[in-house]
Amino acid sequence: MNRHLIALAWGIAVACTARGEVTVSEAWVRASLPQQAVTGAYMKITGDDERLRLVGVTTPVAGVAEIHEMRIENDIARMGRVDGIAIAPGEVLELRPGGYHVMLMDLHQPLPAGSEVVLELAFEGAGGAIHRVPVTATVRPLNTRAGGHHQ
Ligand SMILES: [Cu+2]
Repeated sequence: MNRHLIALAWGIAVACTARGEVTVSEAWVRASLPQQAVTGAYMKITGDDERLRLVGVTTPVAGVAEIHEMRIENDIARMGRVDGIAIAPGEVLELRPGGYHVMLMDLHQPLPAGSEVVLELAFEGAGGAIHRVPVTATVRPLNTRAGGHHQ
């Protein structure tokens, strides 16, 4: 398997793909309350593989993790699942409240602020190879940055 994990600390993960490198930083998850089944995960991703795409996410804390986009239709913000997000070389893909995000559903437990969540990101690179990058996300308080959804 073509994966080399170089660093994993403070929410930063760097991994090599066949044609370059991918870096994930500032990974965080919005806290959830007891009985709450859904929350969001956010981060910044850069890479220099010209074919790089984020294609999947898994985590032990949720039964389902999906990549979602937000879009405006008839003045109403809607979100929906996407198969993947392309990341152009040198571009910063920011997953954020109100934009692309990772939806964590079927949470197995409440996620209190200050705790940590491990996410494993799947990237497709040149030649279609899949590279899995584990990243540790910090759980931030529920009211972090307005403008999101599921609050
Ligand atoms: Cu969503």
